[in-house]
Amino acid sequence: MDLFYSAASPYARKIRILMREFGVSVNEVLTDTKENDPAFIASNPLGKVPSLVLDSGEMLFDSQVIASYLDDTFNESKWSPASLSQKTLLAATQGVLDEAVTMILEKRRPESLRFDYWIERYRLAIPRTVAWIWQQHQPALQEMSLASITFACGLDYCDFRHEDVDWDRELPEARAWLKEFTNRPSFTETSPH
Ligand SMILES: N[C@@H](CCC(=O)N[C@@H](CS)C(=O)NCC(=O)O)C(=O)O
Repeated sequence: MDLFYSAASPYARKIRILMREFGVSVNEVLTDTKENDPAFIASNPLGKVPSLVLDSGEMLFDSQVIASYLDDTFNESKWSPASLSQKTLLAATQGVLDEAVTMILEKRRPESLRFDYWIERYRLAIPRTVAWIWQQHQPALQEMSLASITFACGLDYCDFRHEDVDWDRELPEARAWLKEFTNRPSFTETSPH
């Protein structure tokens, strides 16, 4: 299998963590999405990482599809959401990634094209969502799951990219959880850089 990834992408990191946790051997292809390498574009016409090419030649994207394929195939679907509440939790954790990545794109625009309105909106929405996740689902986050892994990747990504997003200001317990939860090789080997 070939996994196209970039070193900073929290979406790709989720998949690299799952590969390590499930002991799946994969050829990780470091990709600069801007270069539009033909093999990469053939794996995902959207030009986004992660994308996975199976040994059969089948192509899988995006990260949610790949994560659920890996969990179904190598982990008896144990980490996938079953109830509506678990599905909503996973959507909220994925939403934190989406907002944090969109926010960095907005911050990187030339100043004359940058909308502070959107940056401010994400800067508020991320800690609000983190607090909601923590308050509503803290017990579930103690276990490994697609949601808890996605949540940890989102928080680490916020620390990596957004020093102005103080998601832990009123949640020191969540900060302590992140430190403990990510203290394993699958996380330390895939830290964003
Ligand atoms: N919904 C997608 C989002 C993937 C995504 O946005 N990846 C970013 C990197 S963090 C990317 O490849 N961006 C390059 C581009 O859009 O050109 C997923 O869950 O995999």
